Amino acid sequence: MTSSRRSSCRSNPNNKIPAIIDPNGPGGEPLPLFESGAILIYLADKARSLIPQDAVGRYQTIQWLMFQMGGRGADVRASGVLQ
Ligand SMILES: N[C@@H](CCC(=O)N[C@@H](CS)C(=O)NCC(=O)O)C(=O)O
Repeated sequence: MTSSRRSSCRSNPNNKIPAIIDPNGPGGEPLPLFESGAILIYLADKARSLIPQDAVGRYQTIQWLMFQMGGRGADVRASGVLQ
């Protein structure tokens, strides 16, 4: 295993990108995260931006993120339905 692959595995056991390490995560501790959706939700929550703070808006935003990540969003976008 190469050193860059070992380094990648530390932040993502699935060895894919994106993966991040927030050196100043919850409680001031480093937080490694993988999966683009989890990273986006984490960063939006941390910035208190890009995702509504109210429960309805928050879950509506997350549902479209999951829709996109599940592959259907890309399929629908490619077909031109949402244009
Ligand atoms: N479900 C993952 C997918 C991650 C993924 O497939 N990443 C690709 C690049 S977009 C990758 O790392 N490919 C290299 C590989 O599979 O070795 C996410 O949304 O983060």
